[in-house]
Amino acid sequence: MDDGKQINQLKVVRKELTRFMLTYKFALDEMNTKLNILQEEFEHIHDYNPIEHLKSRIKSPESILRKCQRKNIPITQNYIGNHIKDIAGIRIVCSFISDIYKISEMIQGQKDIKVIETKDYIKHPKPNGYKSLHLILSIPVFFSDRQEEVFIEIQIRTVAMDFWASLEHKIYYKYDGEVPAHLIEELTTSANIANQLDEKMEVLHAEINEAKEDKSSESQMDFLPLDNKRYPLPKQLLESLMEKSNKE
Ligand code: 0O2
Repeated sequence: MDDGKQINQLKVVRKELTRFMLTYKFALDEMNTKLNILQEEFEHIHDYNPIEHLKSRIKSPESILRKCQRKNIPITQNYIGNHIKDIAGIRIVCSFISDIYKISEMIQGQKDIKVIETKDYIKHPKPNGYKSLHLILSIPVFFSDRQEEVFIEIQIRTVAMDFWASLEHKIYYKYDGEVPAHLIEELTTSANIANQLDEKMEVLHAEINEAKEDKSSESQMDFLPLDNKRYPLPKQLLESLMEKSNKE
């Protein structure tokens, strides 16, 4: 093949690869917008945000190829797109276990989201102690000339689960999967400690919530959240709103 043809072929491959990866970027953009809306709504309306932080990433081409080899998946765009469902991924970190399920329900309740698979590694932890709730979703991405359903993996976990998983991931890669027995043992013990902490925090959280409910909701009613600022509501307006809602 002459140089001109080769260059043209490379251009086509590069364009195809860019289009393929962009699809996942757009899906992540959409999902992040949905999650930002939930976060802002929680902050302003409910005065409590169950999402501590979130991080999104697109799997690197090297990592996609490694996974294809590990799972014996032929390296063609079609196969990869249909079989590697975590090319686009979002990790949501919460304070409490109950928040994980609340967020999962809210996401699953959105009409344009299809739930393809749920893996509950909290109720059924992996043998090494790994815990997290995984959702494989598909969301529509609208292009100028077509619509595509794109897979996204959402991992939802607590701060303690995340702390453990990050360290375990580093150790696993440092030893290239051959982790020494004493470290595996230490990791299993740490997973149990992290789990105990989560359970303890959940109990405290429930107790604090009960105490909060006993207090009047006045302080939540007298602010108007706009532009990320909290504007005090004029007393007169507040009274007329309350009168109206009492009538209804
Ligand atoms: P990375 O680098 O985080 O992307 P399956 O399709 O069900 O046969 P798969 O796709 O491995 O197998 O699914 P699974 O088990 O739900 O794991 C998907 C992701 O969850 C992993 O992605 C990790 O991010 C995380 N994960 C799963 N198990 C563990 C674990 O034991 N320890 C840690 N730290 N993370 C885990 P990748 O592609 O493996 O890696």
